[in-house]
Amino acid sequence: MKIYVNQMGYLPESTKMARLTQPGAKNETISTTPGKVQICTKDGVCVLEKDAVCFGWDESSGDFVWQVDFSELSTHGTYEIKCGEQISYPFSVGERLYSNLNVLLCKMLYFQRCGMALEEPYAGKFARETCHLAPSVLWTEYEKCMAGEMAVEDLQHFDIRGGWHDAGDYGRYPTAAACALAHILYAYRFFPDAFDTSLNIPESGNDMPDILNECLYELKWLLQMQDTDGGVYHKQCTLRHANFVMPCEDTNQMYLYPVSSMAVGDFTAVMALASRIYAPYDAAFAKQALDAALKSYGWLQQHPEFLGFRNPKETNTGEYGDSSDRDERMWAAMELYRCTGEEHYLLEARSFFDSLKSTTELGWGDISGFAGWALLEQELMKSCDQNCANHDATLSASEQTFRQAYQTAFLQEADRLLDTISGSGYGVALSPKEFCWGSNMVVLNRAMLLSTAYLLQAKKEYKDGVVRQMDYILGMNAVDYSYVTGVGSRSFCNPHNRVTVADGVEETIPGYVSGGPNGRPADEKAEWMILPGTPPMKCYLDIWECYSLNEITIYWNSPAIFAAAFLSVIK
Ligand code: 9MR
Ligand code: ZN
Repeated sequence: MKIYVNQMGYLPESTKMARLTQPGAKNETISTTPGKVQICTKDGVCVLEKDAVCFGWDESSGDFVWQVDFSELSTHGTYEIKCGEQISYPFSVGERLYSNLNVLLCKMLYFQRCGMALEEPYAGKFARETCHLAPSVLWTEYEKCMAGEMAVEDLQHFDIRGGWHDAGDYGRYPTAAACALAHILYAYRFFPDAFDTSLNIPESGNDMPDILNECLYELKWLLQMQDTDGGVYHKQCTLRHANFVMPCEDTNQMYLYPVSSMAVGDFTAVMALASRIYAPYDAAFAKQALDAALKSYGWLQQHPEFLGFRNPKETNTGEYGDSSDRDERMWAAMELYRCTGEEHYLLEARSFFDSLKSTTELGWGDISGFAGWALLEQELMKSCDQNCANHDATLSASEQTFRQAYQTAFLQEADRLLDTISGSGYGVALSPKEFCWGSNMVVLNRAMLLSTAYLLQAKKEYKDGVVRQMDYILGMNAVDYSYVTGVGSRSFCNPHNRVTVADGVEETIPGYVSGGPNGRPADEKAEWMILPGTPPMKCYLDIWECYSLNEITIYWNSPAIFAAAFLSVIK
């Protein structure tokens, strides 16, 4: 029997769950009952005694599970849970836990910066040299050179620098970038008070909140990925992934891969969003972003057909393929409606909404839910000062009905997720089949969805659902890991991240979220080490080679930023 807790801890007022589990089989009857569970201070003083309630067998983990609700405990302090011989990791009860976590999660973005040296005052022992300053060439021109149709001297060179490395690799991808930016900019929009702490980055102390400083670094790179006709290159990458070297040593040629309509749609939307967010701080940038968005919107209108992206056969860097751009087009139209108030954008977004299968997804592949955030911005900004929400008080009939339809969609999805959570012994919003590559992203995206639902309708179960997802990420899971580096007694520490492997620093950069368990391991080491039949929640290894289990990315941190911001503000 083992006791699982959120290794970071719990907010004083929130519901608090622990779990006792032991491996079992579906139809086995377990005769042992855990007996009394004691919540004790670090000095061994028992402050609360509870009974564990039997959940039964949990399919995702293959474990037999008992749940302990100790929500009454609200006194700040450090505790442990005991049951017989078993003892949990220590955990805190405290007011600022999620605010502190949020700072670490946001600082990760600084550690992903490309094209500038990370200096000691900001990066400490993780200081490193600059990288990826050499010009990029167009993939299409390179292909012509290879075919003898163009002379190498005639290749155009593009000085496109900056932004965040996407992940454990050094590629930079507009669709992934826009997704992470949307999570963070909307987190800032809905919970501005959650971002009041300095991130200790070079820009700190100027007139902008640090999270906006950090996102501006990415946005300025993204602006450069726009072609003169409004098209947006799908990615800026080397042909093959770099070896496990520091970024400054990755000097292979970078290419600008062809335009995709997903990249154009995402670019349009996120630039329009940025123009609203940055307007009070940097009017010139806000205008530049809106102009860029309008230009790319023009491209979308001239190219109504889907323009997908597939990696050329020589290339093994990230693909971010997609089979539809309709969600991206809907988001773009909706953001431009928010910026301009022009009705035709609203009607266009509505027509996509009516024909899309899903409208509430918040991940890079399906970003449809971002359109809902834009549409319902006013409702979702309730938690900030009154003057935050300054949309027109008089809504057109079409906007009113659209807002209602979107609210219903979000709430229905949230209710569905609550059912999934109740069906999970560990309280995670994933069904057994949903443990995919980056399953922690799905968990965290669902935490964002439940946060959204709570803002629309303050039902306690929605907020508890967000807490359950963070509990899972921070240790309440069948492999006994906190999936955030540097947080909790047993956090994962060997991410598939070139910098961490190559930097020669023993400590792992804190604040990274792992991709998490993958029921269909897809890298050589994991395929070899994970035995067939392993329950999906246990298909995880803290081994750096396992990129399909243990990589890090900007858009796995960003939904955690959103959820942590929600929990640090909505108490
Ligand atoms: O996050 C992506 C995941 O959903 C896909 O299943 C996987 C395989 O296509 O790719 C992941 O994205 C990777 C990207 O292609 C390159 N940078 C690292 C990303 C995380 O592993
Ligand atoms: Zn770089």
